[in-house]
Amino acid sequence: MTHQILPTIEGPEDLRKLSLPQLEQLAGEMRDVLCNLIACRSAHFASNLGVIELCIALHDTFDFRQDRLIWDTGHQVYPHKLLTGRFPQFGTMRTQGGLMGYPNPAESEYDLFMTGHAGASIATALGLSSGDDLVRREEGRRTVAVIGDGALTSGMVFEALNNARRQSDKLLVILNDNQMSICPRVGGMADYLDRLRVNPMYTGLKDEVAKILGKVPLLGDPTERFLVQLKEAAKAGLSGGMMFEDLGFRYVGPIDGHNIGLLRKYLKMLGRTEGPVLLHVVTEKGHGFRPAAEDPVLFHAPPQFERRDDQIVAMKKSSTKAYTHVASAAIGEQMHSNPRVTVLTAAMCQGNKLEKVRDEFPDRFFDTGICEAHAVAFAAGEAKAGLRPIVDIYSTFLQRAYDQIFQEAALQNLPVTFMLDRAGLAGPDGPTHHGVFDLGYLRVFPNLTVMAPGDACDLPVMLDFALQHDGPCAIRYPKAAAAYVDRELSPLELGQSEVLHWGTDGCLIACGALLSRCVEAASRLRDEGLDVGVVNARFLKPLDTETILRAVGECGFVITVEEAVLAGGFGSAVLEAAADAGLDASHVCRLGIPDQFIEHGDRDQLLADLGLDVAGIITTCRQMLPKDSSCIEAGTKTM
Ligand SMILES: Cc1ncc(C[n+]2csc(CCOP(=O)(O)OP(=O)(O)O)c2C)c(N)n1
Repeated sequence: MTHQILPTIEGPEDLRKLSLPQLEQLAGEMRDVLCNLIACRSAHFASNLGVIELCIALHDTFDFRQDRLIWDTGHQVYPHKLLTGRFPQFGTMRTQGGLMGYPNPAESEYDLFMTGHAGASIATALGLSSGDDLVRREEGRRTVAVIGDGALTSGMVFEALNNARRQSDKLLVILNDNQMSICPRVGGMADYLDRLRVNPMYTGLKDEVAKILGKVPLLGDPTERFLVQLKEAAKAGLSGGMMFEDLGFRYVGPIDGHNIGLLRKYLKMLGRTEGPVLLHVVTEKGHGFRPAAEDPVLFHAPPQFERRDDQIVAMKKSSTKAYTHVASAAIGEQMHSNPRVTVLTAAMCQGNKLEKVRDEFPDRFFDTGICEAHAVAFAAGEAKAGLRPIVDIYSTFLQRAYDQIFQEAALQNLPVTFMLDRAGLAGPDGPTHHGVFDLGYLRVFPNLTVMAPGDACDLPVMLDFALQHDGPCAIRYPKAAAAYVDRELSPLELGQSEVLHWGTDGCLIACGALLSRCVEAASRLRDEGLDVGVVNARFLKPLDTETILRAVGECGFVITVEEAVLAGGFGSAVLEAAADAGLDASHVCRLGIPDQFIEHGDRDQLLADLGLDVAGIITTCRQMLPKDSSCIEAGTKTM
């Protein structure tokens, strides 16, 4: 397809020069550009296809240099990026140094927050509205939050809706209802939205609507008339949305979210209406590209594919087994052997590869929706009732449930098992998704056992251990291909590390899956005549102080290696143990993630940049050798 209009759009103001048919042509070109992107690399797709018309209508109607626009979660901002001057860089999407796959204020004045976690849009929109009122006292500045029906179920959305009445006269919430989260949406809210869809305003019983609307006098301000019409329609039972109305919102819709003309009409009206208003827009996830509309789960973030027109002709299949696969297989085995084991996901069934478990054990599989805090408290309740719940969750999203880990799980010493997927650098998703804080945030809780498998063999053994253990346990593993370290696997015992090799010149202590890199680094150094040992820490808590203190006492240097922030992590625990024992720790060096947010990019490249690849570990080992050692080479010490 040749792109005639999109290259001429330098900013949203250019939309206003276009006719409706030209805007519709632009939508087609934007779809084509999105399809071309996925031909090069995996990225969010179906959600972006679904909001193209809405995005055009929004930017055509409002001026978001003045008004405010927040896309909830932010995975659907690609059309917004195309319309806000970023078409020329679009090919760099999700590559290191290129465009981020989420909103990023460093890229554009049209992106207000860097986001990636669902559910915060209405709260931040309310805050913006309040701030604008108090600080700038700007007249007529509107704040628009676009939120999907999946994100709508988040607890914090209801906290914000509950507060909206007071601080919201210029707030417009657009509910983008495509009936999907990543998987089909779940829960009572899903049923409620389904009921709203049978509203005649949407299903096309136009005669009835017209009859009601016809009763409203045609005189007066069009906005007022529009609102009176809506009120009349509501009275006649033609409008739903009572729940939103009861919370103080004016509910409008549902309307067709792929009709640019209609969207513009409603947005224009609502832009002049005193808020808070909720506009219910119905869209199709994957709209305009048949394979994506037919399978929105696969096409949420599909692997690279080749297409011919509306057909997929080839799709990149990955043959690599990831830690996620190892974890889901281990969960499946545990569910087979123990009827008390349950598994919970907060809307990440697909990402956690739990589909098989869900289908085999529907009674013991729970999808809470995007409600991490609820999921953890729910698991605690199940544990109290005698079950052995597994909360299978991305490290970054568990942050949403911090207080529930503390109060409902750890404080009660309940046997809840946390499986922390994507713990470490999450690659192209970037700083909103890197799961690098968990070692620090989990280590502080009494009763909680924290484990990190050194390789894929450790993972099922750790899960088995956790499900036998009398108390809460967390197991963290990265978004990476499963690695297997060649060794005789030692049995797993509480608070015991695994010594792979003891070396007198130095010791690498790995907490987690960077173990294989340490093994490789030590082996290469051994070829140079250096005797560097490798320890698989396995436990962050309780720490194997005996082995660790022996290493600090006996080895020429000790380097701790973790794919997590250094602050409060494994290396910190080692230094604390050494200090508590009165040992000199000046020859202990910590490798991990420094005190800064790490950008998006390929995980291996990001790790290499941080000195966490084999070459980087070797360099640090050389730097840690005594100054007169013949093996020292120039390089920078990464701490
Ligand atoms: C707190 C949090 N939990 C989980 C996710 C993972 N996630 C990203 S998009 C998504 C589905 C969002 O559904 P919806 O809001 O309906 O948007 P759609 O993709 O359907 O347009 C989920 C669960 C997240 N981003 N944030």
